[in-house]
Amino acid sequence: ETALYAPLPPAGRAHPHPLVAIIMGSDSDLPVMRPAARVLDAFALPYELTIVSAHRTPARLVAYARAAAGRGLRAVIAGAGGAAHLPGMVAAMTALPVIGVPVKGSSLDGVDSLHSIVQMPRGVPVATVAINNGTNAGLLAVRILSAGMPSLVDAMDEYMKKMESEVLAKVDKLEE
Ligand code: RP5
Repeated sequence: ETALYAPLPPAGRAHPHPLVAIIMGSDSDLPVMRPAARVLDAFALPYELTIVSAHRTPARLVAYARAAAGRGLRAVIAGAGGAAHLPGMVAAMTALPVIGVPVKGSSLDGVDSLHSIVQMPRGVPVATVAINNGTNAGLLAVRILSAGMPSLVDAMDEYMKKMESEVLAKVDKLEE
């Protein structure tokens, strides 16, 4: 998977001027969320990565979400499992685009997380990616930010071409 990305230096998980926030309900979500950070590293997009729990640190959640836009952040990737209220609560308190990552817990196969995140009421959207798909959350953040950064459109084009040629190489190998 990482072979698809250009080898750029990491933008860093605690960049001084992050454009993207990667937040998660618990450090146990890290294996699912780390791929989002890897994507942002590959596209050289500065981000910060931290834990914000809707249930265990509600005051931190409110402060973080309310301050996000003013701090210069342009998108939030929020991952959580179980009763996964984090992405929706963030979306309720910021005008920034919020991408939700349903994290598969030890029971219910992650369907509980998926339903908690995807079923937002009208007026408060969360762009929900597939269960455990931190990679797509990162890629979606790149696409959202590319609206104001044409160089990111070119970089995404390059990523897609590379992905295509890797699949076509597999097709050739199979047909050999
Ligand atoms: C959620 O509860 C977290 O997002 C995590 O996916 C889940 C379990 O958390 P831990 O008990 O592993 O800290 O808040």
